[in-house]
Amino acid sequence: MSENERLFERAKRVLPGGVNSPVRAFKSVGGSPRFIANSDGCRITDVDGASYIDYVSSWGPMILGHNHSVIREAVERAVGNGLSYGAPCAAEVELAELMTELVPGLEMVRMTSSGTEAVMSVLRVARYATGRDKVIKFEGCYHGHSDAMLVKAGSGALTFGVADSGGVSGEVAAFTLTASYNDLDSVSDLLDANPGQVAAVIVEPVAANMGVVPPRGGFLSGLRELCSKHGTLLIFDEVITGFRLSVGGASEFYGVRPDLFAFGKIIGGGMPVGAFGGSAELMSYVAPLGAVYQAGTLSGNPVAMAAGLAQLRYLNEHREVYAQIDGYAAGLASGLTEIANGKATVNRVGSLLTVFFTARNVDSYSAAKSSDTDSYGKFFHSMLNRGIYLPPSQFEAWFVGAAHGDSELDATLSAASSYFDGESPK
Ligand code: KE4
Repeated sequence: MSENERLFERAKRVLPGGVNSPVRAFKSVGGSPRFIANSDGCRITDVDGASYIDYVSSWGPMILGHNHSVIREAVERAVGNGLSYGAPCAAEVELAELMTELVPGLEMVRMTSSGTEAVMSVLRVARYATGRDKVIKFEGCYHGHSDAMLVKAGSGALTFGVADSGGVSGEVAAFTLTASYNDLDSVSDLLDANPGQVAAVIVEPVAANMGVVPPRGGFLSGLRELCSKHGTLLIFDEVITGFRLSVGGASEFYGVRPDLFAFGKIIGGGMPVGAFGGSAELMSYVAPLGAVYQAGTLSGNPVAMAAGLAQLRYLNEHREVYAQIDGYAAGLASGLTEIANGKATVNRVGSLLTVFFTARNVDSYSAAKSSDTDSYGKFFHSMLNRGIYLPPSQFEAWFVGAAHGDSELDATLSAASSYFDGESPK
C-alpha cells in the first residue's frame, strides 16, 4: 500500500470522506486522492514522491505559482511579527487600498476568511439595502456553501427554490430563485414574477463551476440593465475571476460594473482570505458603521494580508503576467482542441479553461451537463499517470499560472495526445 493510500485510510477515519472539501476526494473521477507533501512553481509533489504539473493551483490562488519568493518572503516577515492580533493592522488597510484602486466601482471592502463568507455577507448587505428578501442565482454557478446558495430551481410551476443540500431549510431555499446562465429571458421572467421582491442577482461573470462557460455577448450588460430597471442589485462573484482575468477583474475585463462584489483566492496568495465590497454608500451599511452585522476572528489576519498584498502588488507591477498566462492557456486550449479532434470541446477565458467531453458547443449549463463524465474520469487518470494534475471533476476550471512554461505545455499536450490517440479507433 502506498503512503497516499495509507494516509487516505487514516483520513477517512477522522475526516468525512477523508477530506476537508468534497471535490478533493476524487469521487467523480474515481481512485484515491493524492496527499500533497510540497509544491514549487507549477508543480506539486505527493507523499509518495510523485511530481505533477499542477492545473488546480489550489483552485485559483496560485496565479504566480507555488512558493513564489516574493510571497514567501512577505509571509516570513509577517510571521516574525506575530500570527494574529484580533486588532487592526496596516496590511489590511494596504490591501483594501490596492483593491479599491484596481477595481472600478469598488470603493470600500470588508475582509473575510473565505469566499463563502464573502458571498454570505454581501447578500446580507443587498437584502438590507433594498429591503427585499429574494435573490436570483444561476443553475450551475457556485458561490460557496452558505444556505441561501445551496439551492436549485423548484419545479416548473414554482419560482421558489428548493434545497440543494441536506440541512438547508425549505424556508431559506424559497427565497433563492434560479435562472439559466446566458439566458436573459429567464432572469427577466423571474424579476417580472417577483416584482419588487428581488434584492440581488448574483452571478459568476465567467461561469467556472460548471466548467468554464463564457458569458455570451450582451449577457452581463443585459443583467446590468435588468437589475437597474428593477431596483435589484447586481453582484459579481469574482472569487475566481477577481484579479485573474485582468488586474481589475471581470468587471474591468468586460466593462460591466456591478453594485457589489465578492472576492477570494488570489487576494489571499494561498492563505485563507475572502472579501466583499462595493460603493461606500452600500458598504456604509456594514457594522460597526451600519446595521448589517458581519464579523470574523481572523478577518484581516496579518499573515494572510501579507500574502495577498505581496501577490496583488506583484500582479499590479508586472501586468505582463496576464498576457503571459493567457498566451499559455490559448496555446494549451488550441493544442487540446486539435488533439481531441471533435471528441471534446475546449472552452477558455483568459487563463481559465475546461475540456468538456462532448461534441456540443458548451455555452450553457445544460450543454455542460451533457458531457461524458466517465470519459473525463478516464482522461483525468491517464493524465495523472503521466504527471499532469487536473481538476478531479469535469465541472471545474483548469487554472494556468505564471510558472507554467513551454516545457510544461509540451508535456501536457504530449500526455493528452497519448490519451486521445489511444482512444482513436486503430
Ligand atoms: P471558498 O469558501 O471555497 O473560499 O469560496 C467559495 C466560492 C465562491 N465563489 C466562487 C465563484 C467559487 O468558485 C468558490 C469556491 N471555488 C471552489 C472551486 N470551484 C473551491 C474548491 C473547493 O470547494 O474545495
